[in-house]
Amino acid sequence: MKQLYLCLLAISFGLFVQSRGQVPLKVIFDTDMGPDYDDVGAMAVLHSFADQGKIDIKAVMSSNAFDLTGPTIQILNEYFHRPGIPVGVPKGKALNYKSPFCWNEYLVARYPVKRKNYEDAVALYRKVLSEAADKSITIITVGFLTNLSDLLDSKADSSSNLTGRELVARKVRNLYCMGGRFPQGKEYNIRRDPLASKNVVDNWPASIYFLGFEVGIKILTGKEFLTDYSIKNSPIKDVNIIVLPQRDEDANGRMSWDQATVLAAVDNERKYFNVVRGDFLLNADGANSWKDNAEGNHYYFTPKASIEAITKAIKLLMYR
Ligand SMILES: [Ca+2]
Repeated sequence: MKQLYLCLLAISFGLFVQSRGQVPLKVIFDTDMGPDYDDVGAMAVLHSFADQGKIDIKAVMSSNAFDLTGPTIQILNEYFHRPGIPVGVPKGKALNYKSPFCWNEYLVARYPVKRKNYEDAVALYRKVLSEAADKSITIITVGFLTNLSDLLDSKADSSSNLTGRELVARKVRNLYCMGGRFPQGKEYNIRRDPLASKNVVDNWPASIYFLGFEVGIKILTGKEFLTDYSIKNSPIKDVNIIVLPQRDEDANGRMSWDQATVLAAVDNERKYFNVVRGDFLLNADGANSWKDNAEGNHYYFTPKASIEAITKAIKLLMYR
């Protein structure tokens, strides 16, 4: 009888996983959470996928030394009812950028959080990776590649005897990166910390999927927050209401690079995006170019669905 019960349990679990279409991706999310505000929308998309069982958020990292990025991430994790997600911030050399519209300051004043101490991002990466099953971790980065470069260069510590590069090779499945411009050009995340970008692009021992500038620039979101009164006390809405009307270029909505990258990472059935395989070539000035290569370790996304369909999908996940 016990065996029959266990069989039924196994079958129902199998059907449960099958019915949801996929096993949740174990994700570490890395964001600059300051200069631009598409990171805020991306956090909403990330948590919506977590609510749907498609993502299990293992940690969120800031790649920006601005001291309100940690609290801002915590505010968003608490808003989406996941206050215990570990949060890492850069404790070594890192860029320090904030928005001239001071939306981090607004959020920190309006939504006080109890957590005051944020872990060292590289140490937290090493801890989460060391505790994970082999090839089980997906990293999504929508900011500078500073933490990932430092992770690659990290040495054995109390979490693991492996070097950072060995840990990544063993534990990471894929890296999704909002970065670059295709087939060539300059893009903010890559060129701001070009040495870190170069180290990651050249030495990452797993596949990297890039979502380029040319995709996110066409996806405009956030405008509806200005007239939607059904969403209340939402930090996502607050940030859009603060910044969007102050920028002429956002009159029809904010460009949504970071949200699109999260969507692409979860889009394993290639409903919204196709990929081109090859080699990401990074120049000394921070510009990139591309070489098609059937054996390459790099990919970039091209829209498969219409921009309207991608925009609609992101809005459904983001407006909360
Ligand atoms: Ca960003």
